[in-house]
Amino acid sequence: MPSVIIEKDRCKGCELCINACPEHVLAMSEEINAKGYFFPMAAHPENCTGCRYCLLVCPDVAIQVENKGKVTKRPDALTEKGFSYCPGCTHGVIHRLVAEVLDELGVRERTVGIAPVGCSVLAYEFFACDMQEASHGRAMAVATGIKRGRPDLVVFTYQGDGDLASIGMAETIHSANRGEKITVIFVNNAIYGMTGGQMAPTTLPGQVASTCPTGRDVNLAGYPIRVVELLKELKTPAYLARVTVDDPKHVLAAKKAIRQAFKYQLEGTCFSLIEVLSTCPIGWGMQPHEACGWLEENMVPYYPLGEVKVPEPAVVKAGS
Ligand SMILES: Cc1ncc(C[n+]2csc(CCOP(=O)(O)OP(=O)(O)O)c2C)c(N)n1
Repeated sequence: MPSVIIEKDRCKGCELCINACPEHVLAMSEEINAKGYFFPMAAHPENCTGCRYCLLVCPDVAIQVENKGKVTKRPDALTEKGFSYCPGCTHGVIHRLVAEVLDELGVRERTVGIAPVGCSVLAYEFFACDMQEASHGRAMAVATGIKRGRPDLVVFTYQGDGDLASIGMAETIHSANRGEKITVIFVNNAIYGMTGGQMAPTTLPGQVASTCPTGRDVNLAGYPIRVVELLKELKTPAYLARVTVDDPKHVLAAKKAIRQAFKYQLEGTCFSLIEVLSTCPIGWGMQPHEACGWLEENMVPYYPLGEVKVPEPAVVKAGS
């Protein structure tokens, strides 16, 4: 019978696993863990089908699943260190997906990640590959230097929307326009998370943020920037897609896009950027599951999901 294994001291009690489980296997325990959080337990283990939905949405990689004698495992490309993100923040899900892709492609030992400034500033502590810190907005410039100096390496940046679409917008447009063979993981949570929830270039019209307490006024601040659609207009070939991680099916689609982005880099095809719509429950002032619902209802209509640009077959052939 399949079973859920919960590493309770990694848990921050966000309850996303409980919401994701279609069979109501999990419930919160009445104990608290070493971090001071209530954590889930298998209240109805007999209902578990081994679907892994709980594992897919867990932002702290606190869940593994055993099924038919096989147990899922923490990706090798993640260190053992617990993430520093707030409970329910989906940065952790995105970290896990990137790490799984590096493992599956067998490139961890020749990968360099560029950590940004923002909530994921400590990404160098979480990824078990070589990492370089960049100053705010400069991740793609740093990645360009590393990739041009060592084209044999796999180079990715991991950046928030303030980092990539505000202070770093020049680096973003020019790296894409030069067709740097790097992979960009762009985490769009519609806010400046780390500094206290200020309006970002991606904050939605009417969305409340700490610097627009009555909601974003497009007459003053303009409309939110759709980064992948903007980059699509460049003539230079690229792979551009937008995904999200607010539910298990979207998490699987996000991983597929991230893997494709790294494959294009490995084949020398083109610049690749995956925009991941992400939640910021604390910055948005919501419970984690409410934040997922808010993302689905408000962000997805403005930021449609899917592949926005794929390289032409001739470009793919030339690369490989
Ligand atoms: C040159 C510079 N300007 C401003 C800051 C302050 N700062 C630190 S993080 C941040 C916003 C980060 O937001 P985002 O990139 O959206 O990432 P998140 O924290 O939401 O993941 C800002 C403005 C800084 N560290 N350096």
